[in-house]
Amino acid sequence: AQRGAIRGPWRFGSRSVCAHLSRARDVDMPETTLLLSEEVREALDARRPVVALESTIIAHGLPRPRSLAVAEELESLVTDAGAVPATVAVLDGRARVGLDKHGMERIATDPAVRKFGHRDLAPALAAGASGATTVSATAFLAARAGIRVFATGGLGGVHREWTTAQDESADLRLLARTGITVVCAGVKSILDVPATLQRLETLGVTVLGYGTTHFPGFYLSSSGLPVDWTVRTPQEVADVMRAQRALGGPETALIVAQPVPEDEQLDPSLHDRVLAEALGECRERGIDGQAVTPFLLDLLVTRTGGASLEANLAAVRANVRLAARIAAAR
Ligand code: PSU
Ligand code: MN
Repeated sequence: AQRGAIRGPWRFGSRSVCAHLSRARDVDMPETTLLLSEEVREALDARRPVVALESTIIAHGLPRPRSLAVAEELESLVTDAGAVPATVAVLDGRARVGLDKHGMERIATDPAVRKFGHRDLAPALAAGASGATTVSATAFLAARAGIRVFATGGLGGVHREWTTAQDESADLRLLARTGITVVCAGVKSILDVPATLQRLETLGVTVLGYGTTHFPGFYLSSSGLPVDWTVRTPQEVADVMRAQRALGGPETALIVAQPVPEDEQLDPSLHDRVLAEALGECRERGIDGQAVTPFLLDLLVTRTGGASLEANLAAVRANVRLAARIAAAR
C-alpha cells in the first residue's frame, strides 16, 4: 500500500493527520474516522510529548460521580509534567483521541456509555454509538494517531476461571501486535496473574519492572512473581523503546509495570479475603463477559470500604506521571 496515501472517497482534512497515520501499515484511516483534538494534533506535529489515557477506567472502572474529578485530575497530572493528555473514547460514532470538557463529562456521567474493546470499534463507528475504550481499543487508536506512550491502572488478562470460561482479555492479543508503551501497575489482581504472565511471554510482549524485580500486583505492590527485566529511570525506558524500534520486526507493546507505592497499597490480607468473596459472588450470580471486570472492581470498592479505590487511584496517578516522563525522555 502507499504509505500516507489519500485514497477512496475519504478526504483528509489536514496534512498532519496523514503524516501521523502514515505510521500505520497498510490501511489509511480518514480524519472523519479518527478525530484528534487540536491540542493533541499540534503536540504530535511539534513532536512534543503526548500521553494517551483510556476511558473505561473512568466510565466503568471507578465509582461515579468521583470518576469525572479523577478524569480531570489525570489529565492535569500529564499537563503538570509537561506533556499533552489524550483521553481516548468513541462519541457518536467518532473515535476521539483527546476529549474536550463536554466529551469527558459524557464519558464520566452518562450511564448509556458502553464499554468498547478493539473488536467493538467498527460496529460502534458504523452505528454511531458512544462508548469508553478499554486498553485494547485505546492502545489501538492511540498508536494509529502516532502516540507512543499510554498510561492505565491494571491491564486485563487471563481470568481465574479460564479453563472453563476461556475468558482472556482482548488486551493481551492487541498489545501483542501494537507498537505502544503501556505504563501500568501490572495486571488486575482479580486475574490469574501467573497465567497472564505466561500468555504475555507466549505472545512476545516485553515486560519491564519499573524500579522492581517483581511484577506488581495492581492493588498490591507485588504479585510475588519475578520479572526478567528491571529499569529504574524514564530514560532507561526510552532506551528500550529506541532499541525496539531499531530492531524492527513485528510491532509489539512494551509493558512498563510500576508497583503502587507500598504505603498506598491495599492491605494484602484484606485484599485476599475480599477478593475471594467477590470471585465467589461473581460465579454464583453467573456474571460473565465484559461485565466481570467492572463487577469485581466495584464489589471490591464496597467490601474494602473504599480502600481498594484509593489503591487503584494511587496506582493510576503514579502511572500517569511516569508515562509523561517517559514520553518526554528521548
Ligand atoms: N485499569 C483500571 N481499571 C479498569 C481497567 C483498567 O485500573 O477498569 C479496564 C481497562 O479498560 C481494561 C479493562 O482494558 O478494564 C479489562 O476488561 P476485560 O477484562 O473485560 O477485558
Ligand atoms: Mn473478559
